[in-house]
Amino acid sequence: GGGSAKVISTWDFGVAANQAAWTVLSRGGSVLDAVEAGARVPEADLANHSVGKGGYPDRDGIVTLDASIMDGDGRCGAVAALEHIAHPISVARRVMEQTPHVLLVGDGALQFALEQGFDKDNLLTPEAEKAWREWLKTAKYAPVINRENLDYRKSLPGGKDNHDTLGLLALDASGKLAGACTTSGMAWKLHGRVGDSPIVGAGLYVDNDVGAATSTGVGEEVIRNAGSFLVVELMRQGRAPQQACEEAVRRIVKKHPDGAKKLQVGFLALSRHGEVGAYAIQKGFSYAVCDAQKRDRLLESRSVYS
Ligand code: SD4
Repeated sequence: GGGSAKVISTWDFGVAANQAAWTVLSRGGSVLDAVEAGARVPEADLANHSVGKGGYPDRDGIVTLDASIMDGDGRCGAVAALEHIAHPISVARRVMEQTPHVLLVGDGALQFALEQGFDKDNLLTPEAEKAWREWLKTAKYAPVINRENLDYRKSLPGGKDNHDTLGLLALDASGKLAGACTTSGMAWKLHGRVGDSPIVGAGLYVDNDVGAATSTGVGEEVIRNAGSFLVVELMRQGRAPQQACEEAVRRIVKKHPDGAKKLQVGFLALSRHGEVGAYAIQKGFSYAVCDAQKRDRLLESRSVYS
């Protein structure tokens, strides 16, 4: 209830995303407007190689974007493998509001976006194209199974690439929740690969009765475990957001005891009372928290491995 408004999101870039969302809330905007505004920040950031324009392409050099948006009443919309549109989160919202559907993919999603008046853009920046050409030299066109592989991350141009999916969850002062999730997916993926981010229940889930959850990391593992839905259901059964995130991460590790040592998945959760949870397989998962007390908190999640 009143006064407990909060915005949380994944990774360092979440700080700026939170502030954009907070601005909307503080002007009396809706929680959906807030999460959309937040997601648009990293989507527009060309220096960010994992969300929106400037994201790394698939193995064919094509940038394809995934995004979803959901509110606590169960309204949701998503796009997957969308090309040429710089703000997939806004297209996802139009899918939710302007169609009887939940998820549009590929050419159909593009066609819908153009009909809705979105501009066609070239999403492959020179910098991202250069990184892709570097990758091609040694990769033999073999998709990277695990972009979260820590050795692989260190080999990326710039030494590390601490930028992944943006997942953002917001609670307004009246107790309404919404979430947004947006990504260019795994760099050098197979053309047509879809991750967890646009899959409702995997990359994002929101329920006003309980809370909200979102995820980052290797999408295949999150989809396999219906990750964000799992976190919310665990909260429904009485777990605090922190315990719910920890249990969901443990499920993933349990399925791949060896593989998990080399992959990253992180969950972020927000209860309807404004309590926050975060947990990851590997260290280094940062998340941002914004509320009336402090707008720019950046915290580090605890993890299975340190
Ligand atoms: C995905 N979770 O597509 C997303 C984002 C990602 O490294 O690329 N994470 O699997």
